[in-house]
Amino acid sequence: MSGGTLPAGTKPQISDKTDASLPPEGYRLTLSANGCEIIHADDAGLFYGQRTLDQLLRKPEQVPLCVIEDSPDIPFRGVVEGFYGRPWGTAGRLKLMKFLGQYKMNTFIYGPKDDPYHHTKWKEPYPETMAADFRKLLAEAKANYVNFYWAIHLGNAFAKPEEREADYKALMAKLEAMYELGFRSFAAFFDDFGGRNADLHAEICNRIRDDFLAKKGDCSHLIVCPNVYTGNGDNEYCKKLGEKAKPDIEIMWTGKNVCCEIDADYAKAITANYRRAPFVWWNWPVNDFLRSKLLMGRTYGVAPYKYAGFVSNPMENLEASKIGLFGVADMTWNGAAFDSTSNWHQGISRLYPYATREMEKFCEHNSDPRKDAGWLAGWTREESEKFASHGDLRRECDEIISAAEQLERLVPEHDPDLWREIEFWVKMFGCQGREGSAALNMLAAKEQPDGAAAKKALVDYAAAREMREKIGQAQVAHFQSLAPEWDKKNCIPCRTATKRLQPAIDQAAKTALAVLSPEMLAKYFPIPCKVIGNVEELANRGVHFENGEKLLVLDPVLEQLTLKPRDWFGLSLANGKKVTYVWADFDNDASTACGAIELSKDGGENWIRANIGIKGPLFSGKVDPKKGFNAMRWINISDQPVKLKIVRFNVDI
Ligand code: LTM
Repeated sequence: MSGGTLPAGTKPQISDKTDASLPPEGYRLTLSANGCEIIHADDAGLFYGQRTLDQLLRKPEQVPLCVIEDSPDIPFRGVVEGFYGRPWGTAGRLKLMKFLGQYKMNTFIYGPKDDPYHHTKWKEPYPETMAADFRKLLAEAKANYVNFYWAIHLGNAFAKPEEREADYKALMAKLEAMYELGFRSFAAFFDDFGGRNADLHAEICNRIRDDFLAKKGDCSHLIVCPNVYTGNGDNEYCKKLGEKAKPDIEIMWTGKNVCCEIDADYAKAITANYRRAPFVWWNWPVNDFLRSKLLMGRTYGVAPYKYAGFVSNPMENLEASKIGLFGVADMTWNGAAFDSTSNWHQGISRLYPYATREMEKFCEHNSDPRKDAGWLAGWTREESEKFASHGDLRRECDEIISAAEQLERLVPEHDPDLWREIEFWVKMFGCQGREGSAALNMLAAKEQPDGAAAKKALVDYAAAREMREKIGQAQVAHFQSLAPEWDKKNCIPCRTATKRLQPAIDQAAKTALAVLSPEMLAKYFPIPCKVIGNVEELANRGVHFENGEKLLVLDPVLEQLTLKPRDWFGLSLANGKKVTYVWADFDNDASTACGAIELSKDGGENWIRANIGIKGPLFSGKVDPKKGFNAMRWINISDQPVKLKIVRFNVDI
């Protein structure tokens, strides 16, 4: 800093010199009384210098006279569109390219699990409309210095040795078609599907590298997501892949677990086993394992390390993911200076200048993937706890009601794309504030159960509960109307502030209702059911009611599970409830070929094979309630491990 500010009205004249001694993508921005100079390492450096200048010029009267020398910590920074669920559309991705450029992220990896041409139908060419969209996206990416990778998911390929050469031919043809479209950067994914054959995976990657990328001569290095992508890599698969994949192939890694903070000791260990620094695929703020929640809290929990690259896998709610991405941008550019809390405040004020305070209130309560998402090995994020006493809780609820009202008024006008994503969550949030207020009023009135205040509080509480139910139903109906057929059943009611606020409200309500209305206590806080079984990943799964309380659902798990022989999981009902219908929908026929549905009359002690209809990967059928079954399970009855994804698992009551 050399003191003073840029004289008012100065139009920065940008000189255009390069300096090869600057690090890649680096720049030196000099602001002096004579004007402005950006000396840069390369074109990207110039682009980033200009972005910094744009930021400074947002407050033209305060631009300091100074020299800024800047370059990124991590060479590849950005986003992997790698989640399960509705892929983002082209309009959203076009906006994202600008966002990435503006915040100095240079990598976008396209690999949505539910794009069939990326995954299950990878051999088929894209329809012309999608091909045209890719051309537009590539142009926008280039204008923003974003390297646009197209990923192919080869999980279901090369399984049969006799078809391998034909598969290779198909792979080369598909890569060629994507090259023709304009792609120069490619990734190959093996996550979640396709077995653990490290020799085969290394061979495929090396052949893509040698027979395709090297021959083209103008492509980026290959990025690979292996089949085993968590932990310290101390296993045969990771070690062999590390040994056999050519050294310039980047290998992805999600950290110690699938969704987790990124730990330096694990990063060191995986570096040794991969024989290269890991390219981090950070599963945050992705919410595909719990689509009822939005994750809009601060970015934290990543240890500094020399990562080869770092990309975030966001939510299917792209606009709502941008708070997290703002954090990832800052953290990967300059980790040492990264201050997570101030970054979060800045991100919100930059993205939502028209409702900063209200948005902060909303986001601080929408950040944890719900406390019972336990199958993700304790993956939890902080959520607001500013209510130690009932007085604080009342204040918080009042602020929530007012923030939700303001957001409902302002967001549709200022950011319709964001509103389309968060509308129901905002409405649910406001209603939750009203429910909290009513619960506290019930508590305050509990000493005089027959008084007018108690009666009013009970009515208000019931109204807020019913309104939340209605918002949930309206949201599910709306999302189902937009969802493709296969995804309709995954639409579940949204939830807000589940980690701290809702339990505090529920506690107040339960205490008050126990005195004021035991009927309402039983109605609103039934003891629903337990998830039972011997599959650890499912031990703490959430269950919820749908259709009033007629349908009890195990929250969909969008992940693949591996279930060993005799592994089982199920639902056990309480309160004399009886099963009247069962439904178990998985993603592959192995679940029906190797597994069975069983029923129990004693909550899961003794089991009887159910006589249930089977169609492909689906079990479904009526159960006579007179038989008195109160538990249902799926069990692996074969002598083989079975891989499956739970699409739906529920009982009607
Ligand atoms: O994380 C990886 C490498 N693969 C999948 C992702 O597609 C998915 O989005 C996340 C979060 O559910 N989990 C995965 O295992």
